[in-house]
Amino acid sequence: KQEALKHFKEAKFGMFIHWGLYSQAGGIWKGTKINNAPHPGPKVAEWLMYAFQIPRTEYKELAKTFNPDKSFAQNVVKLAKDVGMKYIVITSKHHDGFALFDSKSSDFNMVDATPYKADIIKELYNACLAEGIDFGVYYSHGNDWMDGTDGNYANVKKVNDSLGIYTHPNGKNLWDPSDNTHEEYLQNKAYSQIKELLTMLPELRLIWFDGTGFTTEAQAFQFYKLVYDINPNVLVNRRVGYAFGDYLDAGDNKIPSANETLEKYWETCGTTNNSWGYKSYDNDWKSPKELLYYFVDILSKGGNYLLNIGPDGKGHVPETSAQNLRAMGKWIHQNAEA
Ligand code: JFZ
Repeated sequence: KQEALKHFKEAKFGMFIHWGLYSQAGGIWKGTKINNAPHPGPKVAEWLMYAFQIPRTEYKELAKTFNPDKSFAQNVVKLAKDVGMKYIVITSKHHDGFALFDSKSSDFNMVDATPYKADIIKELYNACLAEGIDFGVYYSHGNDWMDGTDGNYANVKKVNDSLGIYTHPNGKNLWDPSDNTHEEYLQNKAYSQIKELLTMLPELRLIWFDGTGFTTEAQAFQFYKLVYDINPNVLVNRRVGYAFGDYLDAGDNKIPSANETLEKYWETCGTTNNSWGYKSYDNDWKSPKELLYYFVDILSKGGNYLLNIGPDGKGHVPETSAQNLRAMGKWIHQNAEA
């Protein structure tokens, strides 16, 4: 792990990719912008299903039209190279439960459920290796709106209710819950999909877990151990839960103060507008100068910067964000090459 951590720290700058079925909607559902959605919660485009409380069967329909351009992997890797990014982390499964890879554990995946019919995670992995870019995947282990909805929510809520304490639903699907339990979801989908990814991608560098929700300490450890036992070189981020991650993160779009950060392994992930997933009407792009300010601030304190893009349903990166990143990259290539 120590070697892998050193390698990670030296990489310094990576590309985060939030991409999935929701990317087609671009933050708008049946004419309503997600910012005006009826349900409280994050107004980011990848939370579409949650914000509009879309029933599971209806949401699944989005797979039937998900047919991105074949050039997605090539284009994205080229952009990362142009910008000076050394690693890529892509959403292999976000909270909506859709897997962008060839999964045997759930047919709600890119190969079985979409007209694209091919494993786009594998395509991106191959494109990255060909260009010397490190490859990592984001995986929402705690939250899955398609499966094992209950989490420990019911139990936690029962205890809290008896004490008169409010229990925040924490991003759980309570509008159209699946009938399996969280434990069944873990056994039949989450643990097995992590195994699939590790087996399918021998050169995988990193799994970026997210959506802890009510993940217990034992479950978080189980995820950590699963990864370690199959490939001890794969790094795991803090959000796997409790203290099991290999490195810290500073919270989304947050940069820690200079005190004592230099020696540690940590990463700040950030957006280029106000959403991770593609939001068609959000043109509030951070300028190249602003992005460079964060870049320098983070790197000077010894951290990594994982900067996000949100391609649309066809896999195209919004033009302004690509331009801003390339402008940033131009400065980096001139001034900050290692
Ligand atoms: C999560 C996701 O819900 C979101 O969709 C996106 O993928 C983002 C990168 O991660 O949201 C979070 C999780 C943790 C924090 C903030 C947003 N945090 O610790 O500050």
